[in-house]
Amino acid sequence: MNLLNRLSRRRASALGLLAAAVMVVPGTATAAPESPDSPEVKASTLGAQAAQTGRYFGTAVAAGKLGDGTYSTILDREFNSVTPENEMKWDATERTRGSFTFGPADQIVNRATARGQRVRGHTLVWHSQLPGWVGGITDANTLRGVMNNHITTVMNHYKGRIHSWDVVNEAFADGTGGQHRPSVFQNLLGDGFIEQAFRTARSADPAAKLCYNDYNIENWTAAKTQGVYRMVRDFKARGVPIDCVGFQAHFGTGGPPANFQTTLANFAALGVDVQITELDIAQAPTAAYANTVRACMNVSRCTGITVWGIRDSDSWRAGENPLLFDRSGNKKPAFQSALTALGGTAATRTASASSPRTASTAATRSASATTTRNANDAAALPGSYSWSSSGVLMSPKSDSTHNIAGLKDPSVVYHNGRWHVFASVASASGYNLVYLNFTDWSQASSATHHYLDRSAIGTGYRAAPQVFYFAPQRTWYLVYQTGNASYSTNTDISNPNGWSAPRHFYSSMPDIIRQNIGSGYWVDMWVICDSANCYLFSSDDNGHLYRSQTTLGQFPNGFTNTVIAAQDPNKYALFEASNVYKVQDTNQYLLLVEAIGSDGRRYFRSWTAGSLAGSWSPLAASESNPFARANNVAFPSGTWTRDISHGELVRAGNDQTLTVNSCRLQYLYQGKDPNAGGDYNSLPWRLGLLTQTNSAC
Ligand code: 9MR
Repeated sequence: MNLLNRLSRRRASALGLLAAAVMVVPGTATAAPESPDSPEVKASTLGAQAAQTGRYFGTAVAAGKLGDGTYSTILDREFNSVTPENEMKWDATERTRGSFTFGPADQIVNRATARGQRVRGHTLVWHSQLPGWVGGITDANTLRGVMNNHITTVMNHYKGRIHSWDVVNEAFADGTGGQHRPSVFQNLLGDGFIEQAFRTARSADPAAKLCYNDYNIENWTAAKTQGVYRMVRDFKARGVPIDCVGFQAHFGTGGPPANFQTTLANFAALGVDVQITELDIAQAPTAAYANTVRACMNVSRCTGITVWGIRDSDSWRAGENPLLFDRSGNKKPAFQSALTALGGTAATRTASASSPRTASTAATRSASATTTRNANDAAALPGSYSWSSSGVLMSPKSDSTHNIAGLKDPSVVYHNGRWHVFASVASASGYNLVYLNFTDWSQASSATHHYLDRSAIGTGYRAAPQVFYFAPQRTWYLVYQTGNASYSTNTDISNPNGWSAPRHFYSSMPDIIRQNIGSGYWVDMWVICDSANCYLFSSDDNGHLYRSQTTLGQFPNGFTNTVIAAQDPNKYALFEASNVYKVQDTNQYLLLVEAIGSDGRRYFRSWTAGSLAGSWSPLAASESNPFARANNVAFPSGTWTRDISHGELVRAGNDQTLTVNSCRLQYLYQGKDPNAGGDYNSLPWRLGLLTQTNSAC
């Protein structure tokens, strides 16, 4: 968005627009030939393939999601083991002393058992998700009795139905000591509490495998790993009952440490089974998943793998997209690499698993996974679009200190079961930002508007927000314009008071912008990162799209090398509000730029490129074949706008990669009463949602 009255400009003729050849150098990614050593996968689902070597492939399950058809379909198709994600924890099963609740856990166990899926029990003794009354115990004998009773009662309830129990979870401290962490159990009962728990568990259900489960014990040389190893060796030497060790495997983008297989093999050599119990990997790189699966496959006592959730949106790390299925339930490239690694030999699988080109949504959707296709064939964007628009979903909500005319420039992410929307609020007196969240679009109009001028973001000119989760720093960023390109950070997106004061990406306007901006405005900053670099795009209302660059490691600092990424001699054809996205499961990036059409109305044009620093080729980029314009949008609930203006695509995740799924796109946008006029800053902008109606999937 820009700031000043542009009525005269919006009337300006955009003749020649269609003919304007915008900065195009052919640059779309080309198809790679199929790899001659494409693996032959024997089964097309994870559970079936794992079963071929006597292993299970499981997932964490939440009772509350079992009614979700997409979720349960994937669950039953792909997995032959389940772990209740939270329902068997102490705070769920014995919230008050001696009173046990099994409803939600029973739901999972009964459902799984009826379908022939095995169940892992998680978890009996853990310092976390422990009800306050246990933590409040101060007497060792009382605590010992309470712990034994808890183990016995829960295990008895599920006797014969659980293949492995996490008897004790996360009892070791991080860091260099290799010691137990402090907890009420450790503090009152001493080191012996773990042994006590295992002995009690064996008596309760002698048929269940008894596991010790922990995170950050995958690296053989880590002190924590060594501490757990010494304990297991000691237990085996003294006959303390222990059958298995669970490696949670919550990995960063790099995946498992190089010596993970060594760790698994060394524990197995003590005479215990090993299991990967809570696998998730930031950004789900194909090679990292393949390496993890392969480490298990190469150790005969590695009896199974459990991923910690089904779709990215189900994950406790949803902002990092760490799972095998995207938010819509589509298989991600990592699915194919995991499936391949489950069924193959190391050499050929390594090459193919690490190449995103060999894993395609279309190929993995098909019943037979023996074919591989180029990623661009799989999920590439169509060359033309049609949409259906909602009515007005969000309108300004003025209060005693905010008299708002327009709600504009929305940015949206889905996180923790809620939509989080940031937008500009405009009035004759200027611009600032607002935040709202809601569970469902139908609730959007009733959401509370939190004015961000009350946070450290402060009053004054702030507009055109863009929100994303910067996974490497585990921090939310809000990018916006202040005259400079600015940002604030927050560790909790749902806390409107948590945003930091504005900081600038640049010390001042880069020279190249100063030289080209003419009488335009520097607006609409947009950040997107690939696995190595971050890029900052901005517009000048004068026919230029700029791009600066820094490394992922340096972000948010170091933006330099500002160049013109796209330009058009007709400034209205390449005006403002640019968005750039990664198209999931492809090598494509998508650029949208808002234009002002020959009718004076706002609309979007689109381009694609094979890399963020590449050149952009037109996709749907004309008035007659637009990305989104009144002429390709249906308004079943009434034509409330003729402008399809500044907004954002609904993304597949939350993170800095700004990944979108090409299936059934949705675009949150600003529109306004076609008859409204007058002062630009006082126009009655409202927010609505477009849903693609010509999607091939
Ligand atoms: O995924 C679980 C999440 O829903 C809970 O809020 C969280 C509470 O601590 O526990 C998560 O699961 C944890 C597991 O039980 C033990 N290892 C770490 C997992 C991720 O935090």
